[in-house]
Amino acid sequence: MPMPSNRLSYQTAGESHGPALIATILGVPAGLTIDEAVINTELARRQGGYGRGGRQKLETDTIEILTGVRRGKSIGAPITFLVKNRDSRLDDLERTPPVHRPRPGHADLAGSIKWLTTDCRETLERASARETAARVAATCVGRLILKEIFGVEVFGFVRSILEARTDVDVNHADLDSLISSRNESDTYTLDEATTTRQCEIIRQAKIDKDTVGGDVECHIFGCPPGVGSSMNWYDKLDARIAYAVMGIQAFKAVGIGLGAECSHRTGSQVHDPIHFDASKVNESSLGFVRPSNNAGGTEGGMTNGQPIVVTGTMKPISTLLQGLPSVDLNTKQPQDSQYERSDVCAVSAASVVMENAVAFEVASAFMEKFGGDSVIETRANFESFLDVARTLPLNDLDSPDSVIA
Ligand code: EPS
Repeated sequence: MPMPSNRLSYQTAGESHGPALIATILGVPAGLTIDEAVINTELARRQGGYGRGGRQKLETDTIEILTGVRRGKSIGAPITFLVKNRDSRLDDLERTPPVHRPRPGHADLAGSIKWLTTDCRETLERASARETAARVAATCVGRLILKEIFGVEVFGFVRSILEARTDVDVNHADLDSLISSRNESDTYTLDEATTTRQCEIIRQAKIDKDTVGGDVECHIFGCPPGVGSSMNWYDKLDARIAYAVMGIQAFKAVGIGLGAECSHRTGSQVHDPIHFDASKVNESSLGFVRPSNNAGGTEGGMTNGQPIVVTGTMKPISTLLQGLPSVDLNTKQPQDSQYERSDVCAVSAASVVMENAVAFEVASAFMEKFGGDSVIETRANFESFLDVARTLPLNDLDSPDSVIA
């Protein structure tokens, strides 16, 4: 069955060394401010971070809006963005030669066999993380929806690179100072000492002709309880977030809240007690406060009023200057993998990709619950839900006194 066009979704197209990347976003309500500056700032952050390769010096990624926007606002039609590739040379055989020696860890081997060729370039051009420029542009619209309509804020950063890990706690109240700490850090982490250690690790990896990965984290503040659903596996918000995270190039694991640590603790050490604080009834928790947030903001596949906390694990980039044992696909003889210009570490960039990709998925679940054709209608739906939720119990049937003996 075709998907209805009011379902918030997106698609990207484009090769790493083709003329451009394209993103199409469906289901954006009319009247949303499509803030090019916000999107271009995210694109610039995606290009940055210590350890990036030569490509980022050639590109200045910005969007050109092709459809769906009039005088800075969405009109309810499909939105299309174009991000030009300056390093466009896909058909130039001299500058973009075939690749016959697959890189372990990359899509090269599996893709070449899948598409019945011995030239890995046919696969790698689309599998390349260059695609994430279009993905960040598209998913940043989810971020704009969350902020403008629902007052929900998103924050992503690098938790660790190899063993260099920041211990800084993330709280909504500190958001402004967290953003400035992250923006001052060359690796997008949260303190100076960790930044220094992470840069040293990346510098050493470069000397060793090696690469490094790490963990990135994303926090989403201001979601009320009840977004997502426990009705079917594919409705569950945590499942949808996991799908979005695992769809990012080079991600090998995702966690919500405590994540994999849950299996090392007992129930009383994992589950977050519930209290009610009437003075907080106008906050997104609707007054249901929790002394901890091990659940990472989701229970039963729905938001529970606490911040959503997502961790993603990125493997080291699979293009190594030293090469790795591989096989020439034409001769079947042992040969080291082919070197293509690449990054030593792209964890910082990946943090930008993840926070926007997660924001889009959460925005999509918000639009399913509250969505109308316009920003005005959607905001009215949202506010009336909150008004009713705050006045629970609604009638005698919801009241404990109504229990039939
Ligand atoms: C990237 C662009 C690519 C790579 C990198 C990410 O450009 P090029 O191949 O021309 O150097 O630098 O892609 C990969 C790490 C990869 O494995 O594909 C970008 O814009 O993010």
